[in-house]
Amino acid sequence: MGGGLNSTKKEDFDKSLDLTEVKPYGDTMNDGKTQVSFTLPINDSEKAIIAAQELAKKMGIKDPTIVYHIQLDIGFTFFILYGSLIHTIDFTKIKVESIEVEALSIKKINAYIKESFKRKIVVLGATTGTDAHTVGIDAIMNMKGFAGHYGLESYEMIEAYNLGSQVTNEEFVKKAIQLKADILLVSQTVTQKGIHVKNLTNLVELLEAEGIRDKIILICGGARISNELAKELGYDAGFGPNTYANIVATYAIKELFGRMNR
Ligand code: B12
Repeated sequence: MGGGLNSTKKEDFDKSLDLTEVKPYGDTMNDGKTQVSFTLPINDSEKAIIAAQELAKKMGIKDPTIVYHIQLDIGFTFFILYGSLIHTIDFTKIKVESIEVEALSIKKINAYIKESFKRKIVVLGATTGTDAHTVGIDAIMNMKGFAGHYGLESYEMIEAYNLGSQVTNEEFVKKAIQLKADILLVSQTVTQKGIHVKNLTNLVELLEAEGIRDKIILICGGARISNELAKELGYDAGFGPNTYANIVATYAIKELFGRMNR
């Protein structure tokens, strides 16, 4: 017997998840189904299609099928391919340096500040360098906040200043000194060609040159920012997607208090 339309293979019903060998999931466990897209600097042609498929195979994508291709301009073709990834990842070996924060409510944060500092805490935030993305820093700082979590401007015991986007590091440092900021919040979204790394590092250097780096809590955030990267660059902490104001505030005030008492 065997064969025919109704024949099924074991992998059609695979439900086994091995966390030491995790693969992308499409229809069934371990099928490795993956979609990739890229642009090649060549005109659209039969030869270009083969080139794209060969490239996908080199990436470890088995049986790549081109589902879409279009010439964007003379000498440039965009491809979308679909296939099965041969590679796996050992999920159990991944270590992430994330921040464990048991986020307090706004009420508790205000009470903590009142009791621990007996004054308002000054928070200065901006999207720095050439970066024009404001939504991230607004999500943390603006009164209305993000996804139902009010921003720092609504906290009674926080004096929040949001300078907006494209703020130079020099301007930012100047304002930090003028306002005697306790906490600096920097948002960086554009990461192309490592621009965020250069810009974030430059800010640390300026703060050190002014002799205020150790006096403030320095935090950065953005979709591609991790706590690990932030620490590597000389920041106290870094926050990525789905961060809310109370998470950042809880971390910052506790760190500030800890530093005062160290
Ligand atoms: C809106 C948008 C724009 C708008 C921005 C308008 C504005 N006023 O902000 C405009 C049209 C101006 C724009 C321009 C550009 N954009 Co744009 N943009 C986006 C888009 C669609 C959404 C970003 C966003 O608002 N997210 C929502 C917020 C809430 O999320 P978030 O920023 O991650 O913030 C959260 C966390 O990261 C964290 N967080 C963020 N900041 C901070 C800071 C601190 C201190 C803390 C604690 C936490 C924190 O908390 C937030 C809430 O949880 C993204 C694509 C996408 N869907 O993500 C592209 C995207 C970010 N843009 C991109 C690009 C390339 C550009 C341009 C370079 C395009 C161009 N060639 O001109 C320009 C850059 C201009 C410049 N000089 O910066 C790329 C970035 C790729 C990269 N990795 O570098 C993206 C990813 C699109 C893409 N897939 O290519 N963009």
